[in-house]
Amino acid sequence: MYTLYHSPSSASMAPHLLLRELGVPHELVLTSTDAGDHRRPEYLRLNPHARVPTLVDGDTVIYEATAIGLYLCERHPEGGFAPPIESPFRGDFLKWMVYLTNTVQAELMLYFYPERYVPEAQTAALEATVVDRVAGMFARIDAHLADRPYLLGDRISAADLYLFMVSRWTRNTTKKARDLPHLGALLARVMARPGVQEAYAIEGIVEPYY
Ligand SMILES: N[C@@H](CCC(=O)N[C@@H](CS)C(=O)NCC(=O)O)C(=O)O
Repeated sequence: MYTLYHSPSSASMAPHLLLRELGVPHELVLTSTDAGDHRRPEYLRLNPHARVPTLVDGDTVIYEATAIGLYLCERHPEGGFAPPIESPFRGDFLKWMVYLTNTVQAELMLYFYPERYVPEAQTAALEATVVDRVAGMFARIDAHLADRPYLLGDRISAADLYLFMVSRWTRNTTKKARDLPHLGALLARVMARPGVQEAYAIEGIVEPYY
C-alpha cells in the first residue's frame, strides 16, 4: 500500500492523479503547506527538504513529484502511463517528464515564492517576468500539440498528468495555459478522466479547475 503525503492543489497533484488513474491502493496523508505541516518533525524525517509530495512504499521513501511518477509507472507498467524502455516514445517521455519539472515547474516556483529570491519591492516585477517566460514555454508546448492529442501522440502518459498540474498553476495569471487552443483541449481531455475527477473531489478543488 502506498502512502502519499499531499497538500491540495500542490506538486502532489500529479502523483495523486497518477495513483487514481492507475487504480492502485493508496492512502493519503494531508500535509498542508498552508498549515505548515511540511515543517513538522515527523514529516521532516521523511523529507528533510520540507517539500510536498512524499511517497512511502514499505521501506522506500521517495520525494520529488517526477521521481514518484516514474517510480509508479515502473511499478505498474500494465497501467500504460509510460512507454516501455524499448518503445520509440521512451526518450520523449523522459524528456517531457524532466522538462516539466526541471524547467517549467522550477520557473513557476519563482512566481509562487518571489519573496525568497528578491526584496519585496521587486516581487511584482519578478512575477511578471516569470509569467511571460512560462507563457513562452506553454506556447511552444501548444505548438507541439497542434497535430497530436497528447505529448507523446495518441496515448495519454504520466507526462500529460504532469503537464495538467503545471498548467493549472497559471490559472490565476494573466497568461493562462488553458487559453492556448491545443493545450486547452488537452487539459479538457485530462479533466474529463474519472481518476482526475475523483482526485479533484478528494482534494476539494473548486473552479477554476485549470
Ligand atoms: N521539486 C519538488 C518541488 C516540491 C515543492 O516545491 N512543493 C511545494 C508545494 S507545490 C512545497 O512543498 N512548498 C512548501 C515550501 O516550499 O515551503 C517536487 O516536484 O516534488
